[in-house]
Amino acid sequence: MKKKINVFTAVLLTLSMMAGCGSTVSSVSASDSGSAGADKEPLSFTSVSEDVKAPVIASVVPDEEPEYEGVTHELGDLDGDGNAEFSVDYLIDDGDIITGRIELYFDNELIYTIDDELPIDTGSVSYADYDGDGTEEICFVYYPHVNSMPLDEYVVLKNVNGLWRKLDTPVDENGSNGFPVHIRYGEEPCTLVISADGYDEVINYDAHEHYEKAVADLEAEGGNQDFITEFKRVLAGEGFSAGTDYGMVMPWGIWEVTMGSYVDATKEEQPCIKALHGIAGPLERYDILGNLYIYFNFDEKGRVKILALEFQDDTEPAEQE
Ligand SMILES: [Ca+2]
Ligand SMILES: [Ca+2]
Repeated sequence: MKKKINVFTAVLLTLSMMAGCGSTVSSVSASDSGSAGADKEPLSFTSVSEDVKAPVIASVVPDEEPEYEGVTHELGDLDGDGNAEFSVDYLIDDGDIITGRIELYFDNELIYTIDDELPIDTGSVSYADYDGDGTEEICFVYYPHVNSMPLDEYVVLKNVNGLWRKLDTPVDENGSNGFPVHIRYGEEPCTLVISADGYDEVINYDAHEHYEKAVADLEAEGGNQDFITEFKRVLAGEGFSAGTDYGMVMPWGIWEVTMGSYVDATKEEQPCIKALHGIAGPLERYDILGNLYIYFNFDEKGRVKILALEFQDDTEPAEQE
């Protein structure tokens, strides 16, 4: 069972969006209902359907254009001008290691190249006005090959005087693709405050239920005694100091990127990107607290604008090795 702690109340609705994608969209409710800290205006988030993810087309480009190699993905005609957009995934072998490259083509022109130290695959794409200036940006998601888990990386490209340039996206203190998120003790033992730089509202999370369940589950299954001791220590308030850092954002920063639309209390709809981070206690992967979702787009100067934070408590049993 998962409990959702939100800073807003969500509404489920279906919307057509991303004009030009020519794709169906599915709707996903951002949350069930507000509970702790539910002091923000109503919000809904509608994600782009999985169907939007680009199909692999092995040879969409004719043979007489041999400059295209690698794996080509048709992205659909994003701007509706009759030319389908596409990307090409390459493996770059320097004789020692194999790295990845993606070339993104818009109206048959190469507009952006992504190089990565890992092989990378084209993911999903959306074409929407992410900074509210009336013209569309491209949000392009790609997947590095990481053994342990699925992982999304992304770029947001804006057309400035005919050239597509990458908008700055958040980087955490380690230089990873992630928001600068902070988890600190609240005013009481076993309470936490989750925040992100650049956004005033915080999530107040009472972790008692999480740790009580973690202890109960571990005791029931004869789990790791050190973990039980640690969780009881947190519950008892040992080591508690109001306002000090607690736990961590899990490695890799943003795990998943979803493009969609955000509707606030004014009923105004705006394209939005939803980024998932994993949040954990000091025992890291043995104490995963839940999922932190950050909803964002960009202001008129191209700076990241956070629209909302949402925390989804994970009350699943603590992971065992
Ligand atoms: Ca086009
Ligand atoms: Ca725009």
